[in-house]
Amino acid sequence: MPEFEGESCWEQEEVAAKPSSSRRTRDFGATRIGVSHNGLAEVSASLQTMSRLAAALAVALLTFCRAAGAATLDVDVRDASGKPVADAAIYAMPSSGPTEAKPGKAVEIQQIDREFVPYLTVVQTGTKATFPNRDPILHHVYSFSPAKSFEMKLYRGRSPSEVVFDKPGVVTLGCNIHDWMIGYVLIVSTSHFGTTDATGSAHLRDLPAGSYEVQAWHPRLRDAVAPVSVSLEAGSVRALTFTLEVAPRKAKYPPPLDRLKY
Ligand SMILES: [Cu+2]
Repeated sequence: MPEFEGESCWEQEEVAAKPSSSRRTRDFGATRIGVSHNGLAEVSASLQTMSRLAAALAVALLTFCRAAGAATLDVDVRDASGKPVADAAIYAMPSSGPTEAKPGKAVEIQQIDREFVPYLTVVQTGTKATFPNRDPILHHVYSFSPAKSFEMKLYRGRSPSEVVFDKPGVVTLGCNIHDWMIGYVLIVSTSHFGTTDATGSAHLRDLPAGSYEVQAWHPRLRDAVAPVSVSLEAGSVRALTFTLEVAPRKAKYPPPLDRLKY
């Protein structure tokens, strides 16, 4: 996830930064003009001082943004018996105002040891994906899902093309050669999302203060769960728990690994 994508965060930063940064810029200008006739070395030293001060200012602003502008959601996902649920998607939709139009950077969904890695990928609408095959054998990746259907016929190595996930929904990935291979892409219209790890934890950081509908989803979810409304204050950390009933992964195991054969 991009480090600082909250627009309100940057807005606050600009408001806070303007008086001091413009004043400092004028100071730098005066210093530079004052020494410039004394030679290049001094100009260079002056520029170095400027860049050091600019870097320090940037760090201070980022720290300010984290502390004052951004909220964090710590999400814990368990099943009814209290066991952690891995591979759950958590995403926060802003309750009002526009959702961010800019998609995240391109993602890679690899094929490694005849499995899709990662098993679940969450992306913002509009994100590009490539499907590099890291195995020494051929794969044939496809999706018949309405959210995005595509096919990449028998290939090895680099992804033969890229796919743009241009509408929200769920995409189920398969391989025409290895029918146990299955992977998922969840496409959401927000940049605030995460997936749970083996301990059932996901962390959504750098959320601009505001109200959100937080939703949980899993590829093997038995019943959809209602979103949770949260109101996040600047700098706050909120813990949330979801209980999901998830079907066991189908026991469709690959045959013993002999990478040069099937
Ligand atoms: Cu395959």
